[in-house]
Amino acid sequence: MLTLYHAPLSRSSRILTLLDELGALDKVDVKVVTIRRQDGSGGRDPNNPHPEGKVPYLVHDGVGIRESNAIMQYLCEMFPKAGLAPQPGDATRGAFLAWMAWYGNVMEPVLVMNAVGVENPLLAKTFGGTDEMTGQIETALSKKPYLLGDTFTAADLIVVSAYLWMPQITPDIPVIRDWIERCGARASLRRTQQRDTATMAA
Ligand SMILES: N[C@@H](CCC(=O)N[C@@H](CS)C(=O)NCC(=O)O)C(=O)O
Repeated sequence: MLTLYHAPLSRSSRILTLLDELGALDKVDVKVVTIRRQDGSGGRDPNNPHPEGKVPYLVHDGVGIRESNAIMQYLCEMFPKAGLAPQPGDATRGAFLAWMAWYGNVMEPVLVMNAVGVENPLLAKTFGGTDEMTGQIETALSKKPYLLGDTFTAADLIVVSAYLWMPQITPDIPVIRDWIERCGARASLRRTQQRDTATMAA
């Protein structure tokens, strides 16, 4: 049995979008929980088993999985037919795994440091800055419409989520702007937005 602990309009929303893309929304029990929000509202939910009280959190037959990129990879392996990720044996799988890890290991730290205005030579050396970050994305998209090639994958979904969440950070780079528009137009994203808005209003 699969259970997803979700808070509307948060990092777990992209897991709902992925489940929609995978055609697997009906295979997962989605439990809505509260979280501490950036604006000081909300609070840790005693019903959320995530060890840090965060979302997303996926539980499969009693085993908990945290971190969005790990959860997405896991679900893509459980529901491979939708083609949202290259599977083991496919030569492009390495590139897929690299983008998923890069999102968590590089992109999120760079975005958070940028958002709070932290400048530090060691951090800059370790993670690079926003120019290097966007440079990586631009290079990939200058050759193809999506990060891995001709088709949308979970790597696009997680990397683009930062720009969809914070449109103000969108760089003035045509290939990146076009890709954000392409990814953002997906019906799955619109449905997640509608679901989350309805949940918030309930
Ligand atoms: N690296 C984690 C971050 C998870 C995270 O920080 N989620 C936020 C929601 S956007 C949260 O649950 N915040 C509540 C808290 O920190 O207590 C992931 O990508 O899954």
